[in-house]
Amino acid sequence: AKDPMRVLVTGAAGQIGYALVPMIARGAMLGPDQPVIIHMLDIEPAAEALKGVTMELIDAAFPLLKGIVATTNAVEACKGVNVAIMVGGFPRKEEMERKDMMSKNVSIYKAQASALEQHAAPNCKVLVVANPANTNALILKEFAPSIQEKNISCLTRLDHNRALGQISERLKVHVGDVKNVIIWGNHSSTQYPDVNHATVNTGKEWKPVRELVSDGQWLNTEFITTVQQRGAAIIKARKLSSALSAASAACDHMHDWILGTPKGTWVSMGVCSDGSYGIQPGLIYSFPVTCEKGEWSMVQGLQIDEFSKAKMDATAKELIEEKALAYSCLN
Ligand code: NAX
Repeated sequence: AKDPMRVLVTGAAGQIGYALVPMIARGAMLGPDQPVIIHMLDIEPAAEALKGVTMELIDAAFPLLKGIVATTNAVEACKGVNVAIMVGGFPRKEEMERKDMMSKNVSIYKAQASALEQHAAPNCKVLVVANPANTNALILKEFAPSIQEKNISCLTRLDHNRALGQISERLKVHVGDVKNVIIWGNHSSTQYPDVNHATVNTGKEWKPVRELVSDGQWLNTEFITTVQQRGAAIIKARKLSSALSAASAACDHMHDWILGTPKGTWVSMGVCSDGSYGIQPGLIYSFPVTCEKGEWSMVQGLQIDEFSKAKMDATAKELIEEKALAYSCLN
């Protein structure tokens, strides 16, 4: 049998945490033959709720779950973890200034960066879910210089899956028969969901989405805004933000990163830019990637038209501004 892997979930007493930990304990993230020890971190006001989650995990009697660490101490939470899913943070409230929100997250991610750097297992893979996800990941990268850059990522897989879902609904095909959409940039409303390289399985062959969706105008307008605004639409309907789809996307992200993407398929991940596609190096930006043996690599050489380039640059510009705002909070 395999040795258990230690998986940290921060913000584990929250909405996404509640959906995510049972998925991890069932093998949806690391595979049906991979035992896990789940580490859960939250803050003092949520300590009771965290106890409740621990009780439910025990009651669910998951065969793969070999242990639980539930704590409000970041150092204890990070000890020996192989995977870290950072869901805890300070989302923006309506009445709140951007700068106040950023400043709270900068201090959280600065502190958790050093706890991870000092206590996580070597080669620990990090996924930041908490918003502003790209910039929280950037702060984590800056304050955990000994964690390799390639091991720090943020979640845009939910946006990627939303884009697959929209194409699947439009063409009335199963979502598994759509692939290779791309989310470029920030996990925010400036993200660019790009279908120019996406294909659909027609049974005989994979055909470009652009050939199958007769209304090209829909792809350039409503499709894009629907994906960009999907989070808001869910809040409107549920009176709560997306949780099960976010948890599921976090599992997909780690699963594919560690176990690999299928041949001919790419996924979107927020990763450190190396300057590809003209994106400022060092930004955490969502790119198309393939994964093999626990390593991602950017898909290179895609043709980018002017429409796409403008949208890719606009979302990069927003990330550059967020980065400046984050840095201004350090002083
Ligand atoms: P909740 O408010 O339900 O849960 C957040 C939890 O984090 C709370 O239990 C809170 O006590 C805890 N927390 C706060 N500060 C902490 C700290 N310093 N250390 C550890 N835990 C801490 O929010 P939820 O709906 O679960 O969403 C979590 C985060 O995911 C939010 O920032 C949200 O904006 C973000 N999202 C990101 C998505 C993505 O695709 N990247 C999509 C879904 C989601 O909106």
